[in-house]
Amino acid sequence: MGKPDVDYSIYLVTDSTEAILGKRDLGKVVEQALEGGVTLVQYRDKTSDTGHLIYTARTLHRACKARNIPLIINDRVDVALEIDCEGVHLGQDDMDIASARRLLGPSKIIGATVSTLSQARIAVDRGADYLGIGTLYATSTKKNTKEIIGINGIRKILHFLSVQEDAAAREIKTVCIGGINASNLQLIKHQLYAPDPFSQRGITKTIDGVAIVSAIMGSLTPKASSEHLTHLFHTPPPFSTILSPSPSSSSSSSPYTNKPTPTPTTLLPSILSVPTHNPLSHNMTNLVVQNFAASIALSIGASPIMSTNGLEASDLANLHGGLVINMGTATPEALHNHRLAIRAYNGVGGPIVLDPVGAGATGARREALGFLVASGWFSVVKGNESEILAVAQASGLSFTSSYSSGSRISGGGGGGGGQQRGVDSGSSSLSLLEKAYIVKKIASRERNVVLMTGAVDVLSDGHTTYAVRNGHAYLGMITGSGCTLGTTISAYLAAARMDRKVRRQSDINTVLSTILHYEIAAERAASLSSVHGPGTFVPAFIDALYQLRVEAVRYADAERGAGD
Ligand code: 3NM
Ligand code: MG
Repeated sequence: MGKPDVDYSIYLVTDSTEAILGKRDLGKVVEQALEGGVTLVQYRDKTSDTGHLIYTARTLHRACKARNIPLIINDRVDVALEIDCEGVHLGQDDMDIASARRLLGPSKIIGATVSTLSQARIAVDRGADYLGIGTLYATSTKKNTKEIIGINGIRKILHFLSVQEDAAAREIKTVCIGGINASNLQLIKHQLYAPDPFSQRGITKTIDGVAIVSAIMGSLTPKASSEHLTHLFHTPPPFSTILSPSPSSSSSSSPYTNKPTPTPTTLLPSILSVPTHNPLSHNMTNLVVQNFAASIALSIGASPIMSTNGLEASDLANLHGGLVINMGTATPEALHNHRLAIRAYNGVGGPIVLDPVGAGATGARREALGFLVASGWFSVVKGNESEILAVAQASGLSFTSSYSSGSRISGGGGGGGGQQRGVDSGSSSLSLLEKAYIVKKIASRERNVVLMTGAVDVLSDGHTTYAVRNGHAYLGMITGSGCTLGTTISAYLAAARMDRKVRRQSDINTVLSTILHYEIAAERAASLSSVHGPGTFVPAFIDALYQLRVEAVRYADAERGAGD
């Protein structure tokens, strides 16, 4: 007999403890949550006597049945049998799934808590219908959670399931649990949709729902909270609405996409959009580059503000500018301010550029990067080779498997991954193809644009990958040229979002325009007879950035005149 078609999207798990439920009546809270649209209910009560459990379960079952919502009982197969509800949820220390299946029969729903690959494999083999994967984030609701696995832990299990030979594993339903609430739900869902452009099967497995305790049970308005969470689950986050339209032809295993190369005319609207809209470029950056970054922002036609105070970030985010977070000063206080700013910009869909300065150099910086990556979503992540390898690690990617060319890529591996070189690591250890592979892989996982700078810059959004050979060695001999590229990108992205002509352009093309403006300016400045080295290069570079922008305006005016 077939099981009911279960909607796992907003899975309410109850809690009867005073800390969460207070003095309220469990039945009433669940009733309101049902009115608010939860799609599945689990009665979880670790302390009550059996008689009370059965009585309460019956009450909840009546309420659920009235709305055609399945009721699941945590742990207690006997209680589920007695009230004949729709199923049970079993933790790792509860009755084993096969025994529960024998007692309950084939038509009941059996869910299992898993936090490792082998637990997931075993739960599938023993016939679980869905997996509750956790613990996602630390939560005060469950004190004895065994392991906090974070987004990357959930990703690993989803990926593992998606590459199994058996359809049972590939198709099993999944929810994640632990610390999920209205402030992180959209980000979690966004991060867990992670297509792999190199996957043989092309399968993407994402979660079918989220299991929630305190954000509903602890809410003073369970109905409104459930409605809000349901809305959030089905709505893309503000920051994702400008993502590139995804061309779905990603069957090729080559990291490059065959696309017509953008011409100067296609790049022009981006360059023009900055002086036209004069966007705010909000820099949370280190002391060394503040002055230089502000000058660069002005030269391209943006309005710089150097504010490291997270408390004013939400006011600034409402001005439609772009934020650049430079990890150069990764003190706990700076990180706290960064998190406030990330939330503010993500909340209104404003672009954020992350510059993970020296990310691979020390343990503290790797930790800081993990903290920032867990805080929100970045439109662009920009760094040199070792920084981007650290980003890969923070995204839970390790490049130890061989790529189709047979070459092996090391570094960025999990666990005891190797220590990287210093902040300004110079020479490259990766081939161009390896760089393209890494950048594309991170970008498709994070669903953003990843830019690895170097003598050749490689950038990808997971679909399209570009290599740019422009630039000049002087850029590597002055301080802050990488940081100010981040400033420039943030201004371009902000302007693109304000500009009617550029709005529909994907972010990768906006980033490409930025790099070309920046690096062609560097080439021009370096070739001047008045430039003798990095010192004289700096003012000439600022001039050249400015002149390119002026030329772009003149060119557009002439075009318009010719068209009249
Ligand atoms: N199980 P909240 S975490 C019941 O990791 C439960 O298996 C977990 O509560 C697991 O939504 C958890 O309030 C509690 O964070 C989740
Ligand atoms: Mg249990």
